[in-house]
Amino acid sequence: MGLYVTRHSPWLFCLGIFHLFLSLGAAQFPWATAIPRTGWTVTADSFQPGNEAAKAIDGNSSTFWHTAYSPTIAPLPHYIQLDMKKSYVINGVSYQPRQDSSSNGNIGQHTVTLSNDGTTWSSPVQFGTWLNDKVTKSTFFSNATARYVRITAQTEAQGANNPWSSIAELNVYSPNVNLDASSFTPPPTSQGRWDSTVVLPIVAAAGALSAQGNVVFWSAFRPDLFGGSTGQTLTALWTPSSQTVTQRTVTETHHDMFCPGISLDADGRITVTGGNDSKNTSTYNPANSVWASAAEMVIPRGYQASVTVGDGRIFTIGGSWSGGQGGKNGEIYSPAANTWTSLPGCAVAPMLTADAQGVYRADNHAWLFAYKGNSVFQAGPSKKMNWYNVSGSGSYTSAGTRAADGDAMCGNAVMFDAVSGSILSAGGSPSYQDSNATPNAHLIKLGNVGSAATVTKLPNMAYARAFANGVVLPDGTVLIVGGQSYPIPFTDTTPAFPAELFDPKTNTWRTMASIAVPRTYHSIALLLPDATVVAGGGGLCGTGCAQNHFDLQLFSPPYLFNADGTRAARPAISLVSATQVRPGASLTITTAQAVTSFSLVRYGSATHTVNTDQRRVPLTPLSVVGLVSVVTLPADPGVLVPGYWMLFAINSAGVPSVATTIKVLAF
Ligand SMILES: *[C@@H]1O[C@H](CO)[C@@H](O)[C@H](O)[C@H]1NC(C)=O
Ligand SMILES: *[C@@H]1O[C@H](CO)[C@@H](O)[C@H](O)[C@H]1NC(C)=O
Ligand SMILES: *[C@@H]1O[C@H](CO)[C@@H](O)[C@H](O)[C@H]1NC(C)=O
Ligand SMILES: *[C@@H]1O[C@H](CO)[C@@H](O)[C@H](O)[C@H]1NC(C)=O
Ligand SMILES: CC(=O)N[C@H]1CO[C@H](CO)[C@@H](O)[C@@H]1O
Ligand SMILES: [Cu+2]
Repeated sequence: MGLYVTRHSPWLFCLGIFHLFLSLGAAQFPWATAIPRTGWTVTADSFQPGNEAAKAIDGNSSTFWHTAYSPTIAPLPHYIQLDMKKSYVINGVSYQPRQDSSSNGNIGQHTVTLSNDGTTWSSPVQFGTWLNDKVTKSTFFSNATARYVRITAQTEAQGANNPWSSIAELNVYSPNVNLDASSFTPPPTSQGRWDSTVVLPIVAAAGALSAQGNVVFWSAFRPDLFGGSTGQTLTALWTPSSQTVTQRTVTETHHDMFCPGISLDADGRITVTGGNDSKNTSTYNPANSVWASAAEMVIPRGYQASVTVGDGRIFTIGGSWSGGQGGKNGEIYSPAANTWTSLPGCAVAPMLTADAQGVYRADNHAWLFAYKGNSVFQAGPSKKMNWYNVSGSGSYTSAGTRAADGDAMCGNAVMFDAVSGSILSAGGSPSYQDSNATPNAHLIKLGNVGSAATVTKLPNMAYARAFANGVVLPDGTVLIVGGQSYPIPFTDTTPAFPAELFDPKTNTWRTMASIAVPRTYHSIALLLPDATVVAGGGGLCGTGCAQNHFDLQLFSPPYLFNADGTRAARPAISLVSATQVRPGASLTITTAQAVTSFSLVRYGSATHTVNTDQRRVPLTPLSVVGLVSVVTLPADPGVLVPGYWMLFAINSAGVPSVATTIKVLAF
């Protein structure tokens, strides 16, 4: 538990009798305290006599608010609204479902909106779907001021489709109840802004963009826990356009996809390998939303990394977390033939770290990058870097070391410019856990395939981090979010709340706004087509575990704001000459406003700090005539890897458009 006092602390229990009475159903967190509810009033759109709205704040978990069901049934949506009688700085809510044997009225899809006057309401600070169980759901969002808090229930939680809603206890969190709300100012938008929190009915330990505009997340055989595989995986599908989250248990592939390798193939199929069920391969086809089994790997693996190479095949290496320890040399999957082929010459030995826990950890989470001529570059986490040649039975060549950087397990590596072969590495720790993370950053520049890379030491990050996530943005900057300075799985100790943004034009870091909760082990982050980032997850440590984070938060980078803090006007792409292209093709892009550059960012996937799918290809227009630009795409499929990409247009102020999806076809 370290630095932090959690709900499990006996110290808190002794001290907190009085507090407990006032805020029953709420846990205390290092970053938030439940506001005492004395004097509050509460209203709702509907109630069943005996189950009045006041029962949701009476400090008695046995009583609950329930919407009317007799003699008439009040239809959804429902709302319940708290009046705290004065404005506070708040940063979260907690919802305790009814504690009796029924689950009638447990809330699924919902929003939380805020008001200081009871008339003007914010856009949702929180939306999404709560899990259908009895555990108190504490959700945090960016600091905001509010006197009134409204929860609007749109559906009953999964497993039921009834028109009612119920709540045993509601609490509102503040970072500090004594703060004067009238003098609250949010961080300047030059640090970006953490917007809404997206609630999921699972802990998102993995996720990937789907070519249908949705984001697919998954946990393990349970929404909140790993390690008891029943050959199934809990997933959630988030549709950003409608702010809806739906839940689905995938049983059809007999695969607990916890702690897997992930790669998006040339058709955008989310290809998930190993993990708890360590031999299996499952694919999610965005075209028809079908999860299907594919061939089993030759070598069982968990915590391996995989990467789609230029010819559309998927290479994997490492993974001693499951399926036995050691000997996890490479193999490659052909989606067309549905076969895995051993690559004994792609030896795992040269990429092992010197982890205190031995090979169990030493071959985990390789930093793999597809590159020219169907090659694979391994940039870490071992201090040694290597080229893997996936032809024939495979081979490897040393690519040197990352300057003075040591082993950087659970650090991040992001190819922010695939054309110049430029990779940013950041953070990581010598051993997987119980080891000091570093703030180290390096620029790794790839030259000819097979020769040593050029490594330049960059300024350190402001925070040492392992278990963070790195996301390349359309303008080539790289966001690093989350992590902890002393990594210990399933803890939220020593968190880095502020994100950091690396600018390759100046080789400098800027500290960004703070995310609302720690995002440590099992957290993820992804760039979305609207040029925002979603970051979240963390945990999977069982019922009621305080480190389970059933949510994500949306980040708007600084490029989405004007200097005065208002939202920047965004350029728009009106027409692209083709949405399916081969490497080397030209594209004619028509925009609605003047723009100066373009970029392609490949769809991402994320788990355990690994995102081998994302990469950015900057595109400088060959010609610009009015609003019509012509760009030529890189010709090498090892640079412009087949699959789905986001095409962004960027104006002279650096503001990106919403992306148009382009499919790069395999040769
Ligand atoms: C809580 O509510 C239940 C059900 O109405 C009641 O039996 C119990 O006495 C209440 N507990 C307290 C501490 O008021
Ligand atoms: C996947 O793993 C399960 C064990 O959970 C096994 O029963 C099944 O046969 C495996 N392979 C396929 C192709 O489903
Ligand atoms: C990769 O290996 C093949 C033999 O399997 C060889 O022909 C090719 O030249 C190698 N590529 C590089 C870049 O060394
Ligand atoms: C919220 O406000 C508190 C109190 O000012 C501050 O310590 C904390 O860093 C803020 N949290 C975020 C996520 O900005
Ligand atoms: C590595 C790991 O967590 N393996 C677990 C997968 O699930 C089975 C149950 O089927 C557990 O026994 C393993 O420990
Ligand atoms: Cu894991």
